[in-house]
Amino acid sequence: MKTWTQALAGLLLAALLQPAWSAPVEDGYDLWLRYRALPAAGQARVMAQARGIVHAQPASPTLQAAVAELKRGVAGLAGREPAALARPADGTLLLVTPASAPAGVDLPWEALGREGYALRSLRLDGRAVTLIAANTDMGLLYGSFAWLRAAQTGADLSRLEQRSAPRVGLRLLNHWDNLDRTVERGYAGASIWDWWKLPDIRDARYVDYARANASLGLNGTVLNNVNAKAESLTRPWLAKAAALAEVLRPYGIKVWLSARFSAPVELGGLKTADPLDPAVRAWWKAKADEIYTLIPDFGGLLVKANSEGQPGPQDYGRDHADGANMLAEALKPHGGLVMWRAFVYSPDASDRAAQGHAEFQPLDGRFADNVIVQVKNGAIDFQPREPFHPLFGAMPRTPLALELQITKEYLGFSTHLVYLGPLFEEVLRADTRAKPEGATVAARVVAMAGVANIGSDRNWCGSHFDCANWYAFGRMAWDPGLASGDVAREWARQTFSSAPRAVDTIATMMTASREMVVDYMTPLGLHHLMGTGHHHGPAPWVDNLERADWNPVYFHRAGRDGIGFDRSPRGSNAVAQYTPDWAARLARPQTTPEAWLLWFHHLPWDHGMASGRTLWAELVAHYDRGVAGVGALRAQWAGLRGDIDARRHAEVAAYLAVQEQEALWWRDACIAYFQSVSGLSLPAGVRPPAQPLEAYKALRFNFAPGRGG
Ligand code: GCW
Repeated sequence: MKTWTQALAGLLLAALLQPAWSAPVEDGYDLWLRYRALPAAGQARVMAQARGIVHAQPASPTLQAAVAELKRGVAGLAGREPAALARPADGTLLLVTPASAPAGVDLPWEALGREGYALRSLRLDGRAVTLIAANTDMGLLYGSFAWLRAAQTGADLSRLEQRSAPRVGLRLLNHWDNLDRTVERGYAGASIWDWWKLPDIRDARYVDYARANASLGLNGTVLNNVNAKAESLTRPWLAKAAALAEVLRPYGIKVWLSARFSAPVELGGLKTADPLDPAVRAWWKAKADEIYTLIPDFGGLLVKANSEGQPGPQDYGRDHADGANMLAEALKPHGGLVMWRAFVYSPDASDRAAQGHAEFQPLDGRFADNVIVQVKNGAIDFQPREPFHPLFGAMPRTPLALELQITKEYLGFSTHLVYLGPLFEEVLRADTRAKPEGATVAARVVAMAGVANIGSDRNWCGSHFDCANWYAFGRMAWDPGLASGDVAREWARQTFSSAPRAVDTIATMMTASREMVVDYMTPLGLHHLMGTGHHHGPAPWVDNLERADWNPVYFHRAGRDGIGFDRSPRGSNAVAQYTPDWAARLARPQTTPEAWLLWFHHLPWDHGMASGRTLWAELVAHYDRGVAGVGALRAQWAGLRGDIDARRHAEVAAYLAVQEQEALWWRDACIAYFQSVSGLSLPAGVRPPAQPLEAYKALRFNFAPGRGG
């Protein structure tokens, strides 16, 4: 019988050890790889399949990473690491390639390719075994993360039959990170890359970055801003990139760099950067050779040229193909690629949305086979909604990459809860109606690039829900066929809670949030109404910028007669850049999807909408629907108090309150301005803007985050 002093000592000890046992602080750092202890039944479910682990020896760094992740995950979820075994016992994870697969098990090796994996639960000599099968160790790493995703999301691990291989070969992040560690359009602190301390100091965070990206199947990262500094190609900076490449390599993530086209002049002292000049070609060849001595598996170069002041081949009377092909020639011997961006600003500002197609479509078929043309999802600039870019149906002889913005430059920075899965899904599934039949955007791309929203903030992306967009980008780049709602549920279960009510509520909030931001910012096809420079908040009145196509009034054209940009044959005729089916459909307001209406047409305020309302009443209704939607998000989240750890619940609640205020601000400022130019009164029963228009015009945000370079 314990004396009371012994019992007291035991209590005291437990109290002292308490912090070690209490759930780790939920500050978002663990992302979706939280591996928190499952309920008892869940722990038993995991342990029944993962008491042991068998893998090839000696294990490559990639295979070591896979085994370490499985041990970490099983220990977290079920309380004990799987034991390393020489041969399968009951409840063993078996990591196998064709050379080590058990006899008599028929696996779809061919279909898996170099990155794919298969998961299969089976009984082997009467023992419960799970095969994680792949042709390469990289596939085994992806398969290991897939098994852990299944374990975390409550799948029946005793009857696993999964197989998956990426449909898009290149799946990259683009970091618009500057060499001074600021991030252009970044809202999550400083650049994750501590350039100053690299290459000697390799922050442990880089490994967690690699794990998070490998868990999604991302296989490349561009380290620096496309508004590039030539200095990033100098030896000291290449050494920094090489150090990062070493850390990322076991996780299958290749390092790329943005290249400044004028580097031969700025670094090489040449008189020109003309891509047809032999000395310039030699300079880039030598630079490529130098890069590959430091980074043998370097991915390639990303280039923004002749856009927003960046240098390019047009400065020398050459075209984009001349410029891209020169770099491609330099990289070709090393297997390197060039991603050449189609985001261009031609001097002719007749219709900004027509410039990309006008400059690039005529070059179709002229790019070298190791050049990929990188095209934004829409023809303007990452707006809450844009019609898919016409180039996706216009360059059948050119490999294309889809560029999506994960960071929310125009969608409320990292403060607003806007799940981008529905936006990604909308553009990936868009049917270009180009030949062959049913050429969706997803079918037209060989690469996906996401402008990252990652920074030095402890929660990685500036807010908990912004990490869902990194997650969705990665999962949908691996499989563009994934439904954004399913991805939301998968993320919510791993990130917040496996309680069905919590998962349902969070997934519902996420899925509704994208339409809300369209409604309270730019409904019915409106676009580019934001504040100048920082892009924070509404400023539809701005008309004083040097380029006409930088002014919001250029895009909405609101006046007494109506609102919208006429891109029909009676206007800029940008619709003609789409395939004939779409061009005919978009030429008339009656057959244009209402969600795109004011993108393609200028219409009178009393134009009749499908709802029976006038265009003006419909516009106001969308603004009010957007604001009401955010109010609903707040209520739904409040209903989860107690189901979500208190700290993260409180943080999200605070952000949603800001979002509701800013949605109201967008609604009031835009309605006040449109009333001022149309002379229209508000539809009956509609609440007037809280302040006079002048009050909204007077707002200034000189130190907003993420300002462009
Ligand atoms: O989205 C806009 C941004 C710029 C960005 C540019 C681009 C990197 O406002 O900050 O510059 O487009 O995509 O190149």
